[in-house]
Amino acid sequence: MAAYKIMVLHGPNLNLLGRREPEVYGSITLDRVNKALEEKADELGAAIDAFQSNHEGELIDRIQAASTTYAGILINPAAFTHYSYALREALAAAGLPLVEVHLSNIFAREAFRSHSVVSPVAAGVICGFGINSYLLGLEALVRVIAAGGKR
Ligand code: CA2
Repeated sequence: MAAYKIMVLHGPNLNLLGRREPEVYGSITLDRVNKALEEKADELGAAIDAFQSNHEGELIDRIQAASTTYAGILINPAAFTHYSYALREALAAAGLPLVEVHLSNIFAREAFRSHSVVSPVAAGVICGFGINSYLLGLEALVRVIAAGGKR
């Protein structure tokens, strides 16, 4: 049995992955990202449940329900990264080890993407490596959990 159950959350529009703007976000679909995460989790002795939503409240409901079942959260908050205090507060309240990931290098794009309201409540952030941001983020999260929630 997997040592750790991890909740993977994908924010708004990430359901379009691989179908629109491949020059920015690559050609891999969200289903394939989740498959790759499942395989990586298995290697790491963990298991994931993945959920995508275009709705802030739905993501918050999942986060609020997570603390009883999950050892940590891996999240790509997508555009909510830059302005959702509600999402940040839910993540802080959950009190679970948290890693934030982004496919693109948010610091090399429009100025508004350089600021994350989520990062201050995360153990760390990985961005700019496409699907590998998720895989590296998962590995980092498992290490944080194994270290007792500390970095
Ligand atoms: O680089 C990332 O992973 C982002 O979180 C992606 C967000 C963006 O708002 C963040 O600044 C950085 C956008 C996700 C939308 O994904 C799409 C995928 C395909 C086509 C259109 C949007």
